[in-house]
Amino acid sequence: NYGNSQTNERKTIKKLKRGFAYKLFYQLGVWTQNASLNDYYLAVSYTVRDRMQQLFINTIRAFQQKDSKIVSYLSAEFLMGPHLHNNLINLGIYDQVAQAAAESGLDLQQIIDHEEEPGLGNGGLGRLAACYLDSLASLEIPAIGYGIRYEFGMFDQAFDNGWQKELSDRWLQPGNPWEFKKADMAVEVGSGGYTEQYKDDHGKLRVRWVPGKLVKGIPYDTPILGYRVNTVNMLRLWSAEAPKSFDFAEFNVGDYLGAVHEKMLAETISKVLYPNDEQSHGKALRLYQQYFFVSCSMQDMIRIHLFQFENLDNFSDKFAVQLNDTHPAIAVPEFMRLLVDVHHYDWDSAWEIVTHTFAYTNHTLLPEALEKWPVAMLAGLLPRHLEIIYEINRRFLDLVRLEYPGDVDVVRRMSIIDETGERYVRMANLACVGGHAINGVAQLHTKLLKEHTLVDFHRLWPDKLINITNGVTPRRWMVVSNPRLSQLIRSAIGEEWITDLKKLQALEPLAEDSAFCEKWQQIKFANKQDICTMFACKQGPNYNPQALFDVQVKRIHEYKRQHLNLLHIVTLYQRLKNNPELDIPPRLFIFGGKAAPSYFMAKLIIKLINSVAEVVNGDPAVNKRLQILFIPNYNVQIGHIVYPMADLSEQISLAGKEASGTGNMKFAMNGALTVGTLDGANVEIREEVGAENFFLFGMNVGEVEARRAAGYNPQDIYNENKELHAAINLIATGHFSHGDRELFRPVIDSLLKHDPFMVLADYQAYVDCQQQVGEVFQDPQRWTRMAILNAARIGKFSSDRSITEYCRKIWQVKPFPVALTLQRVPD
Ligand code: 26Q
Repeated sequence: NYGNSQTNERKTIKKLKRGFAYKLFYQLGVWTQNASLNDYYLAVSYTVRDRMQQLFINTIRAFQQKDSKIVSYLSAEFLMGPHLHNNLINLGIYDQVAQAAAESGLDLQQIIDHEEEPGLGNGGLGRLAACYLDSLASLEIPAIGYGIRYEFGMFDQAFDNGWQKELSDRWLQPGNPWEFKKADMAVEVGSGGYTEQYKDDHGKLRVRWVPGKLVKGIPYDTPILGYRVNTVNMLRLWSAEAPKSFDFAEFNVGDYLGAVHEKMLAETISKVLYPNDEQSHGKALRLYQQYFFVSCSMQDMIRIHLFQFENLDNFSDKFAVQLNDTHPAIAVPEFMRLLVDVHHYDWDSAWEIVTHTFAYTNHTLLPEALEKWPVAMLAGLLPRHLEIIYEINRRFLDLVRLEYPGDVDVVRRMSIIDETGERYVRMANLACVGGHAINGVAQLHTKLLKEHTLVDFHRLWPDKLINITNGVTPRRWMVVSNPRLSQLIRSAIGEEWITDLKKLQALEPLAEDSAFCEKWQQIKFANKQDICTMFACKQGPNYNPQALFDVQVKRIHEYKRQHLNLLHIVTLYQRLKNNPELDIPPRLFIFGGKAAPSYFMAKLIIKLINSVAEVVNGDPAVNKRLQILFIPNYNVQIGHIVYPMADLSEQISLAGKEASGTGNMKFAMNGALTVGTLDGANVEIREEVGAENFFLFGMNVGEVEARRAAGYNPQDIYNENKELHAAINLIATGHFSHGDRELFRPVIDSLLKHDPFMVLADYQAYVDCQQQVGEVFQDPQRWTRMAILNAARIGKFSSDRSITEYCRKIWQVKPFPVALTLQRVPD
């Protein structure tokens, strides 16, 4: 009934327009004429948010039904990215809101671009948590994401003369229309103090913790929409505040400023996200951040549970709690404390509940990234938890001794306490012992966990360690970020792929369809043009959208080998200088990524890339065919622009170092080809898309091990490989640093003396492989065919598949569709 749906459409648009005007006037207190862009952004967002409320409230009601099991995803990071656009897509009202905005004299795209993204994560791990929340809601699984409401998220990156500068991320400043503060749901969290024994009313001896200080955790809830379903899950982030009682105590003795100071200290807890990934520096504040959000979350779940049941006996039937890495692993002793000390369970029953509740995801093989906390620090901050950890360990090591009589070495290795020097609590061991499942994030990663990092645990409990390969959400990473491609796919094969990504397979035959291929090429070209207009080249001619867009975006790390990419660039530069007739396609090398502020080498690599960019882009002899763009402040928003325009995805970590990678999946989904090593999920991507559609190079894990065992000497390679020798010398002699030979010496020295990530060993294979890449790119038909096949065969890497596996293998939860029983506000 076309006429009718058209009048409905008009009604919706009219209501939306009224909504904008109403929010502007009553909520923001401004008049249309003097409203700022931010006012309009807020007005539109509040209007959209209203349309989520009925679903949200009905979902919360469903949580309270006895037969619904809830997944709690505990994570110190949630890298959500902007909400507005995603919510419009998931609600299915993008077009109406765009129309309503236009009729109100607004540009929806401009409003969407205005949103300050919540960057409450470093990179892969935090973004994975966000993709998983999207899939949980879209699959209608009741779920709560629990984390920290950092006042300052990931720092903003700027470049100052090529060096990274960190600027504070004041994301809450413009106002956050997506969150609800729930002041009445606050909980208290202790620290310090001491433990004591006492006799309870029945004369039973018990232990209690008498904290020296208390802080309040205030929850802020953000609704998480599923894609076109009624389920709206919740991201519950905790903010720290000083409890009233405690400044009054100070006030009464007259120390007003002391009280204010204490208040400030309490609020420091949720002030800032630690900007280092893959490296723990053992800071007490970081440990306390972890404990703070974990304690708030466990107390919250217990409250929800006791609202429905009279005791906690069946807690693990109501909640499945996933630990996103070891950052929330202190949940294990905290839940034991709550059960034993507060709810008076005996140890064995409590342990039964705890181990049936938790499961742990490992995200790293790098030894320096395995979290450990000094025993002395725990003793001061969390004395009761340390006692509980000792008791967990005592019982666990008894079991180990029983299993391996006389083997003192295995006891030393598996102990939760590291006693080799200063004593530490090993959080990975705690998480392995305290849950019923451990998972790696890609097949290769899980295999290496079984064979190395967690070999002892795997031997003791052969069924506990499983693999669940990471995935990403096609809603955000295709529908939201690449509207052109999504529209083409829709018109070719319909929409089912959006919630069932394997359906992209239907694109395979179209790889032979010249009309479809041409449209595909036009879209890639248009996406590339967009970025050329957004970023003008500072030193040379504007970026050329015909060029091969060769992209590496990810955190800057030596193991990810941005400097291998750079050595290839310098090699091409030399080749072009020596042979101006050289037949290679023009390339634009694009980089993006932040370095941890304390990671000297990573920051120097940024400076090196920017320095090479300055010389190459400014050299008319090469800059028609070679250009470099380092996009500052890589974040989710920039990701939306970058994945759709890439021709080539750089996934070049040393084999065995990248747990999974998730950018690799986002690129392939958007029709980029991968140049990569057999590392992380690259292995599985190559398996899926076909070896003939993937540019593989470099050593595999076995070859890396053998090479190291044989005594790896990077100096030999440097001496023998002429082109590599020349490339390194060009950097060392100051060609890119105005003659300064000292500036980049630490990078050069590291490569020549130790080369811990075997950049030189993989150099020639990489350069040769890139030669092939260039040749294939010169055959656009062939390239496009390969790109289409990559997208068509990428279905496995939807986070919907990952989440379905978590539900079946770990959480034992099923979809719980939400019925809209609660109506809107009565008239
Ligand atoms: C730990 C202690 C103290 C301070 C910071 C940290 C910390 C913070 C963040 C340690 C690690 C991280 C982040 C790790 C991370 O992002 N790992 C990546 O996880 C992705 C999702 O599974 C994988 O795809 C990547 O391979 C992995 O590197």
